[in-house]
Amino acid sequence: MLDAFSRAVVSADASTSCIDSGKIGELRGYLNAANRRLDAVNAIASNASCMVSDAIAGMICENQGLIQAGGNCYPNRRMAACLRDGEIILRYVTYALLAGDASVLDDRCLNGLKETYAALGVPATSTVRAVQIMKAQAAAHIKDEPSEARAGARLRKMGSTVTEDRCASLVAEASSYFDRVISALS
Ligand SMILES: CCC1=C(C)/C(=C/C2=NC(=C\c3[nH]c(/C=C4\NC(=O)[C@H](C)[C@H]4CC)c(C)c3CCC(=O)O)/C(CCC(=O)O)=C2C)NC1=O
Repeated sequence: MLDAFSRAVVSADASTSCIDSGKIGELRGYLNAANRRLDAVNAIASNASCMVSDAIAGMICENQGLIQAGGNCYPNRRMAACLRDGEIILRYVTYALLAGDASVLDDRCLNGLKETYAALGVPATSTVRAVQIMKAQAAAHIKDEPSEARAGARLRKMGSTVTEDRCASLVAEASSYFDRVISALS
């Protein structure tokens, strides 16, 4: 498992070179935005169970065959496994966002997941749909702009004071980890 710093070391060592000034600049950016990064991780982690249940409910709402006999969220044992998998995926996305590197997500969550799902008959397209919903939720929570229309009574704001760009680069980075999950399953 690598983070932004160990990744810089491993890449430099692979080409027997020193850490160049461009890399140092990137790491300085990581440090400068460290508090925002922690807020972004917290925005996802502290809303995780609501995000997962909403994403799985949305996925099922759009495809109700999943909870009928023969569907992969039927019976409750499979429904529970699906909710658990949503939580696992979201948890590894938060680890990657904290580390500023995707390797923890790749190595410990995504490696072999497509094959496992194929063997168990877990439909990848439905999983991808749930991940897409979590991606949209995560962006809303990092920006601290959850929509009233979608959240209703569950609307919860973190009280972010970042107004100029709504943490756009962290939203983009988190989105890239969700995209990684989607491409690993597709
Ligand atoms: C730490 C990394 C890690 C991951 C990622 C992981 C995933 C994982 N999900 C599994 C099962 C499962 N995963 C699902 C998930 C779903 N079914 C659907 O219809 C939806 C599309 C989807 C939820 C979004 C289901 C239903 C099962 C049980 C399948 C079965 O036993 O028939 C299994 C088989 C063993 C088990 O049931 O626990 C694994 C290994 N386990 C891990 O240790």
